Amino acid sequence: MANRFVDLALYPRNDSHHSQEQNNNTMKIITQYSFGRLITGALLTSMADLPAAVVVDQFNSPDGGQGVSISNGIVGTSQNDVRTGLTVLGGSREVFLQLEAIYDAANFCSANVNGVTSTDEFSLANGSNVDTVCKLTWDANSGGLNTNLSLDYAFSILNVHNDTPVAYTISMQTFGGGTSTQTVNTGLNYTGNLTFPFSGFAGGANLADIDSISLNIEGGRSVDVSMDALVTVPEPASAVLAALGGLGLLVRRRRA
Ligand SMILES: [Ca+2]
Ligand SMILES: [Ca+2]
Ligand SMILES: [Ca+2]
Repeated sequence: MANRFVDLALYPRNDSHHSQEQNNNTMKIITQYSFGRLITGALLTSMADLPAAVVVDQFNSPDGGQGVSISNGIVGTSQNDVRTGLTVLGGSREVFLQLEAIYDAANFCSANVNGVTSTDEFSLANGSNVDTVCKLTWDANSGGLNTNLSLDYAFSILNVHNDTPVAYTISMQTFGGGTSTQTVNTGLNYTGNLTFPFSGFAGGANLADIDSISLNIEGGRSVDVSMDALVTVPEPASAVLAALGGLGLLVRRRRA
């Protein structure tokens, strides 16, 4: 079907009277076309066979955004907001924000997802007179994620920006089991991926049954943070090997 299509496309008005040169060119194109399709197919198959990366949150829902803010609060003041029906792992996200220190009675801070100023991102904004801690939680609205991460390699945060150093701590919990935690520190103005290999977590969570994932964002006075996504990723080396394995099979098949 595909080969006939190439042939007709090349010679729409003279289908039955090809010169030898035309026929040779047609065969060359058909061969290249078919081989290209085989390679593409092999790569796609390899990708599909890789351990599935899990998207925890792309920070692109809900429509209209989710956010909490504190104005003129005292130390210890907190706000939290839980939303369900979101396009996140488990469908639910909690945003929690708390004042750790204030340097003036006039203070303001906010944490927003997919808001007016943070479309498709998470954004933490602290005024110059305030120091906060912020925590995001995904736990299927306390119902448990029951997610198997044992075939993946690491969490990865796609960090857009932080204007002072920040400690990012990911915790994962198995309900009725353990909790495992890892902290990654950034310098100021870090843009790029932050990787949390599962091998670097301390604690007893069962990777085959993760029920709750949380991300704690601990910066200093007046820190601003934005992130694009939190996902899991397969081991880089195994991804390359699997893709090469697919190509190896293809080459052997062609030579047989
Ligand atoms: Ca802080
Ligand atoms: Ca569970
Ligand atoms: Ca995003």
